[in-house]
Amino acid sequence: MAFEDSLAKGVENTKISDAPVEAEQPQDQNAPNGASAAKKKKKNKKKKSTSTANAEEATNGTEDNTNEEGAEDDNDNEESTPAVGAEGASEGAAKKKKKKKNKKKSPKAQTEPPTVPVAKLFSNNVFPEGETHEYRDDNTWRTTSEEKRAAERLANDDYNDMRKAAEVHRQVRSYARKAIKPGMSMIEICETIENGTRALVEENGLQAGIGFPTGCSLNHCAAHYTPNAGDKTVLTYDDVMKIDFGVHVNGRIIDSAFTMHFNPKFDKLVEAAKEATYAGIKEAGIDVRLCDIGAAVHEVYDSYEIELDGKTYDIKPIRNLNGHTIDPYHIHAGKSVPIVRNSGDETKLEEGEQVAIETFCSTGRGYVIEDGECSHYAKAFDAPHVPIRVPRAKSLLASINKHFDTLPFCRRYLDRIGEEKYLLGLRNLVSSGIVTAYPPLCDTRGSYTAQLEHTILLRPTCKEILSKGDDY
Ligand SMILES: [Co+2]
Repeated sequence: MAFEDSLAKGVENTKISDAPVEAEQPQDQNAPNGASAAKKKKKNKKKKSTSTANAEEATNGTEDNTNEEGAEDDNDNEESTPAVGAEGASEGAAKKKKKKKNKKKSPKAQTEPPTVPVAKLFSNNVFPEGETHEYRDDNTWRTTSEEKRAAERLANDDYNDMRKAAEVHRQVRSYARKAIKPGMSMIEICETIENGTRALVEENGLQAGIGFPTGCSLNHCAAHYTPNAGDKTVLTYDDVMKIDFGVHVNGRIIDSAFTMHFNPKFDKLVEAAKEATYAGIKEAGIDVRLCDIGAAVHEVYDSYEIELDGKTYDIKPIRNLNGHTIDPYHIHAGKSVPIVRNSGDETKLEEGEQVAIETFCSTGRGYVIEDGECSHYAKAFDAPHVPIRVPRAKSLLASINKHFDTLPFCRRYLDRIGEEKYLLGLRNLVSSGIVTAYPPLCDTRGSYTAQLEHTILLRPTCKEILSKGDDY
């Protein structure tokens, strides 16, 4: 998820008012309806996948995700890879006992679309380490330091949570990259990713779930676009789409993004973002100044240009977008990581920090402004304790506290938990400074933007690229 330079940011977002009239807001027919559905969900989390596309799996695969890890680990020797729906026979609460005994399938592979919780694929609940890199220069001593190794052992549970979220991210995006095609609606695209995330992480209140709204910003829009209900936008062959999605386990968020395109004429733009982000990751480390990361990124972008339809464009970094540190339940923690040189920020990264290294480039001016209907919101981490007089705002805040706390959410997520007619209440919370609106961030019309993002961890002994996969 992008971090916008605070200079360009106003607290109050007037764009909220150009939302569709509440009464006309189409009901997301895939979502459970009404407050009763939300209550039901609380009792019986993670039983349902909400997509019609996944309806089949919901009655088969995901149905038996609950509380059976122990039983499974003990008696499952079969190596067979389950087809989707292989567990369909074991349906219904009445059969639960029997199911425990007879259940033979221990999935060793993910389904398509993804429905198998990663906890079932790594039955000891130890998730794979990301790609590690030794520190350089004055920090080479860390690699073998006994003291630093001991520090890591103490933090191992937190690392494992991050790695679990990263594994979910990898598996969900692996499918998304194959399945997403021109002709799909933006809502279908987001639900493909979100259904996968909810199933694989075994969404459970604030303990595990989606880290922030699925960004699918198109072309000149660089970040913070996800469709609201009723958005009819359809992906086309000539679109450049930034897929930026998050997964969290116990508040440990993995924030990772990539760019999809279908027309090879955009190859250079997408390659530039990837190379620049990797330069930033390479530069990052304990005691490294933020400005030096920005300079390393910028240098890569300097070497890129692209020819589009007979015209040559410089590929520029988007100077008011940044990487950022991440704290538990806090996607944009204290530090922002510039992607241009001469930022002047000599703040250093420190041991233990989790950092989203993300860079954006553009064929436009290399500067984004807020443009378009807002979808993304988050309760401010330092939300003021002000009395709320508007009842609807008060009840909406209670719902936000319960379902998202300080994790970013979007209007579609409010719809699916059964909230209705919330736009005025939401506007009230935004103007009180309790909730922050994050409208789409766009460069000039007609330009194209690309992004690549990884979450890294500055462990005491090494740098770990948590979200690294075999794709990027
Ligand atoms: Co981010």
